[in-house]
Amino acid sequence: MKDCIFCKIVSKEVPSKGVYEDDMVYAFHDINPVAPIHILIVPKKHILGIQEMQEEDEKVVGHMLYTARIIAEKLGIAPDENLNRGYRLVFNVGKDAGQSVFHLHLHLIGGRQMSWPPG
Ligand code: IU
Repeated sequence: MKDCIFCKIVSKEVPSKGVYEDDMVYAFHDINPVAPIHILIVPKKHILGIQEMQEEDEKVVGHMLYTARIIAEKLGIAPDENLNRGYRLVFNVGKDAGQSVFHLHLHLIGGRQMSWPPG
């Protein structure tokens, strides 16, 4: 989509530090990380956000979640057999939730102790 920053990152028109790519998704390091590991997993298809997700998008959204698991393992933040370590997966949906880029993305955040509730 014209003028969409994440479409430009997906097409490599705008550079990013990629960690994973396949035919459905592209994942890269967040430019302004909130933790030692902060990856964004983005569908190649332009979807505005979960608020505009269609039934036909179930496969790509499920694939984003599976991709997060694979990347977390690759980066060494996946829970071990005692369920220690771990990471957080976040979709910000709409402005009140903190969404600032209106191309669907899943935050994979880890490498430090998280707190709850989120701010
Ligand atoms: P949000 O859920 O829409 O707030 O997340 C957008 C994220 O995209 C945020 O963490 C930004 O730091 C990040 N980001 C980026 O990595 N590269 C960019 O060019 C832009 C935003 I614009």
